[in-house]
Amino acid sequence: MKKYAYFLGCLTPNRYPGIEAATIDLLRMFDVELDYMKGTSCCPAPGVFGSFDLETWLTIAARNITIAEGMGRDITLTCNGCFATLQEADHVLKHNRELVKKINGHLSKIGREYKGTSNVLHVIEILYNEIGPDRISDMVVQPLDGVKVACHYGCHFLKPSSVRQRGNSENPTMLEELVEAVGATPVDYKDKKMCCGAGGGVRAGKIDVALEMTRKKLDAMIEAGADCVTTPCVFCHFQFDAGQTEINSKLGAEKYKLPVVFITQLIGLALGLSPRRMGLHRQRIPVKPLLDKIFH
Ligand code: 9S8
Ligand code: 9S8
Ligand code: COM
Repeated sequence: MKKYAYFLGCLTPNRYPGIEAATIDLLRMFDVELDYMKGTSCCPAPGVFGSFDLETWLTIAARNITIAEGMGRDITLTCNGCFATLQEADHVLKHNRELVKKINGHLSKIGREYKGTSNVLHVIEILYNEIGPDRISDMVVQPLDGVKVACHYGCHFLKPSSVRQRGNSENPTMLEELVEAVGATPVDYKDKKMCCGAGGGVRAGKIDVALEMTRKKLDAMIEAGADCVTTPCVFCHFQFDAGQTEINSKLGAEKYKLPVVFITQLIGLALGLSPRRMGLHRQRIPVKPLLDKIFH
């Protein structure tokens, strides 16, 4: 059984514990075990901390990585922001010995040292590269036939390949292939790679701008006939789910009601995991229309 250290970040356990449950249960079906990391902090968020002070951002990220190093495990996560921070910090440190000395100088004050022995993988990299669409396909008990899915990668997944150093990180197709593996149909839509609106402190600082971007993306997805949106980022998930209720209350009408399903929840539905256990009844925008379409 392969084991990873699960870096939860701030949003998954606090806003969407159902995503945490879905991810743990789904990977366990493929003999991949996720262990919790004790004593982690915020990753810290790349578009927020990273934009203000790179050295502080790097030191805190390195501290979080040392926790997985102590467990002797690679890291996985369910948020693009956490992925951007931990993967990029690890990449930067693995290519700059001087910087490692500086950061380890800070970490030595709390008795820690970054060694560079843990890799950072997004959970969809485990699903796509380690497990693979074929094995996932073989486990389907409830094919998502006829379900049209708008895939949203999110900005922090789309990094230059010089930083990510694997796959087609500027123009990935793994979400679409995973969606197809469970019998659903990915739909193409306008500005697919555009931001959901939330990241980089925009949601916190300028909610109207954030919601306007969210609305544009939703309009394009709905226009393409999507039954739901799926994402590998809990922050994007939150923005689409909470954002639709916020847009509706501004409009004074229930105009937007596109179900939002995290990629591990979507695959989980096809592999027989319970919608309740995956927290789908707790989402702000009801997922029931999608469930009715799947379990008719
Ligand atoms: S931790 Fe703190 S705010 Fe957050 S969820 Fe993802 S990015 Fe990292
Ligand atoms: S949240 Fe997740 S990755 Fe980001 S910055 Fe723009 S898009 Fe939504
Ligand atoms: C978004 C993370 S996933 S951040 O807000 O850009 O830091």
